[in-house]
Amino acid sequence: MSSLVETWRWFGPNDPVSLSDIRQAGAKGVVSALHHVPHGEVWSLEEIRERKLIIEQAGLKWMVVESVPVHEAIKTRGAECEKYLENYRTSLRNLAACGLRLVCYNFMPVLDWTRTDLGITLPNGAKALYFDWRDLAAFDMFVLKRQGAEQDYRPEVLRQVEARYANMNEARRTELSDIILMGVPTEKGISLEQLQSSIDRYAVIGKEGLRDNWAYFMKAIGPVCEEEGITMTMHPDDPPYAILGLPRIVSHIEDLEYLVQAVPESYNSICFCTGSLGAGPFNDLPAMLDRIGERVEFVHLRNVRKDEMGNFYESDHLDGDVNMVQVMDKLLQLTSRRKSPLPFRPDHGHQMLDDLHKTTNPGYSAIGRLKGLGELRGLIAGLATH
Ligand code: DNO
Repeated sequence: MSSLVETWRWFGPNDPVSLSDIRQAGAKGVVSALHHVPHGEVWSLEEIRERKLIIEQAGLKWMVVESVPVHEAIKTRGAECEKYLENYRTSLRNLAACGLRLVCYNFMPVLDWTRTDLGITLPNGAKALYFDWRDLAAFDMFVLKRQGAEQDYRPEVLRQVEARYANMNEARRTELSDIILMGVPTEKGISLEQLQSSIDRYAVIGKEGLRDNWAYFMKAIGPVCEEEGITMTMHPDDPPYAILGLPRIVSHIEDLEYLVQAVPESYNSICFCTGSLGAGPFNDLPAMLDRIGERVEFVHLRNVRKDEMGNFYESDHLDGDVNMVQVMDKLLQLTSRRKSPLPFRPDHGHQMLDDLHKTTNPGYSAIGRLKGLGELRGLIAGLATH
C-alpha cells in the first residue's frame, strides 16, 4: 500500500515563492526544472546538482522534473531532430545520475498551455486564469489572420467575435497576443511570425504525423529510460482541443489509450492533469482513471468551471466541473495497489489576499495554491478514514 505525496512546483531561484514558503505549505517534494536552459540544450550535471542541492538544503526533496521540454525539431521531426534527441538522452542520463527519475513533458505543438486572460476577478475578489473562445477567435481571425480560421469556431462564437474585437482597446489587443504567445511564464514566448510558420508546418504533419513523431521520440529515448529507470510522464493538452489549427494528441480518453498502447513499456506514463482534461466537456475524469489509471505516475489537481460556450475559468479546487471527490477516491484506490508513492501537486491557485499586490507567475502564487492544497489534503484525510 502506498500513498499520495504532496509536491509543489518551484520555478527556481527567481521564483517569488521561496523554498521556505514551500516548506511552510507542508509539501514534501518539489517539482522543478532548469527553466533558464534554452529548450533543447543539454542539462549539465553541474547545473542539475546545484539545483538539487539548493532544494535539499531547504529540507525538501526534488521529486519530479517538470518539464524537460521537447524541442520543436523533435515534435516536427525536423532537420535537427537527431541532434536534439541525443541532447535529450544526455539530459536524462544526467538527471538519473543525480537520482532524478520522474520526468514530466508535453507534446503540444509550439505553445504550452493557452489562456486568454491571466486575471479575471471572481465575485469574491480573487483572480483566476480564464479561457474565452471569442477572444481566441478574435486573435486568430484579426491578429494572426489565419486562413480558414472561421471554420474552426462554432456559430455562437463567430456571431460575437467581431464586436468583441472592436470593443478591445489597443492595450487589450497587445495583452491578448502576449498571453497567447507566452508559453511557460519563466521562459521566452514566441513571435507571431514563428507561430504562423509553425501552424503551416503542423498543417502538413496533422494529428497522425504528430502521433508518429511522438512515438519516434519515445522509442528514441526508450533504451535510456529503461537503462536508467526513468519514467516519462506526459502532460495533457491544455486546453484539450485543437487551437489555432494546431493538432493535439493528448486531449481525451481515446488519445490516452492510444498513447499507452502504442508504447506499452512502463517508462511511458501519464501526468493526469485534472484542470487540463477537465476543460473538455467530453472528458469524464473519474471514468478516465478507471481506464488508464494504472499508467498514471504524476497528478496535477485543480478545477475548472465551464459555461455553455465552453469558455472556462480556473475554479476552486473542490468546486468546479471536475468531481474532485470522485477523482481523489479513485486516486486513493490506485495508490493502495501501487508499490511506489504517487506524487501530486495542487497545480494552479487563485491570486488572492496579499498575493494580489505581488507579481507572481500566473497560476502559481503561494496563497491560492496553499488554499487548494489544504482543501485537497482535507479531502484525502477524509476519504482515507471513511
Ligand atoms: C501549466 C503547467 C504546464 C506543464 C507543462 C508540462 O501550468 O501545468 O506548463 O508544466 O505542460 O510539460
